[in-house]
Amino acid sequence: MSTAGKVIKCKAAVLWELKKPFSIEEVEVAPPKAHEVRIKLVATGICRSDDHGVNGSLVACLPVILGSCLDTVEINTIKESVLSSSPGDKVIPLFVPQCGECNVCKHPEANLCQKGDLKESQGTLNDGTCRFTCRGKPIHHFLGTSTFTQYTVVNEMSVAKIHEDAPLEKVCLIGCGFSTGYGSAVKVAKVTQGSTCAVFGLGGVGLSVIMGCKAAGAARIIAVDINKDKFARAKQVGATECINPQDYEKPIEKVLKEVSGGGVDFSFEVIGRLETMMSSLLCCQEAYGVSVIVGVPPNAQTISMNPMLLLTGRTWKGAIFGGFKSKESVPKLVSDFMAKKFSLDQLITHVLPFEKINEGFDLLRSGKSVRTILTF
Ligand code: COD
Repeated sequence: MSTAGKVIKCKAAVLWELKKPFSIEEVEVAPPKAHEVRIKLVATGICRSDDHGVNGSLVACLPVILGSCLDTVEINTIKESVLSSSPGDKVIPLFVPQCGECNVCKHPEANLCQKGDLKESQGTLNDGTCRFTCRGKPIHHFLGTSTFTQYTVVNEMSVAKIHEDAPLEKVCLIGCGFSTGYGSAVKVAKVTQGSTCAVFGLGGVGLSVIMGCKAAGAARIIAVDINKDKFARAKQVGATECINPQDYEKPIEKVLKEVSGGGVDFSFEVIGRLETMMSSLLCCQEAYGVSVIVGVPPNAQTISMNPMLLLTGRTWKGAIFGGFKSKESVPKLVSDFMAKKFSLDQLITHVLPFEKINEGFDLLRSGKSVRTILTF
């Protein structure tokens, strides 16, 4: 029976209060309005951005259905025939949209579409309203995606159609963490053949940075983490050496300068801490090093720095979603995955049924998981 134009009742993980567990609830999902699609989730991943959501540093609108990343869905209902997708298509929701019309979308190198909900989160779709209700209350959206639910509604600029044979429980990682890390190396830093790279933080995104550095032909990839249990996996994806800062008396930037003969060519902060952002900047070569910030510090913290660190010639940059223009790049990355240009297996440590979402977050916070995939 067609669900077009009708409210769908389904299960969703609702966050009623910050820093509290999710509650599995029955929610009503309204039909999509013009230029929106309602999609049925098949698999979604848990990542640190969602944890920032739980802690209130990425979203302040409650109650909310989180889920920004790593989402794979099949379109269930389409309202507008102008869309290039149709029922049954496989798609990935995009937490950074690509409207194609704003100044950023028209710029050849930029990707932070001005129609996104990332900078000043409203917790709604673009018309300022929500499609979810629960117990008679409107429930907010998260970054225009909200995937911790059996059904969601997104704007057409926030969804990309992907290869029809793509394995959803794997390529969901291309919707966020993988692309964020991989793109930070190949697109933002533009890592060069034979170069030396340092990667701070060996979670799912840091491992994806390593994969990008390797794909770009780096000769040395130095992986840095305070948890030595992360080293084996880092080596499997391409790290050539691993360093634990706690094994040294001197600051990690000095250690890295020494082992790289004066500073690395490219460095990446993939933790979200101000101290490691500064170490990452300081460890890159002062005249030509490029340092990329990938992590977001909690609670809008700020950093102060000596301008001389940049006047000598370093470049300090950052990007969301690996600098990729989302709607056009995600299908290409999925095709690259299908062509075996990279593997996602090392990033997936756990698969849980959607109802066990709180267990999935515990695994993330304890550092025991790289990525947990929730299946519906
Ligand atoms: N020195 C070295 N390593 C450290 C330190 C330290 N002082 N502190 C923590 N670490 C290590 C941890 O042991 C851990 O291995 C790693 O850093 C962090 O891993 P995760 O699993 O917490 O993180 P990821 O890889 O899932 O995500 C990292 C981000 C930096 C992307 C994330 O935290 C973040 O800031 N997300 C919001 C920004 C964003 O773009 N999100 C989209 C992509 S998910």
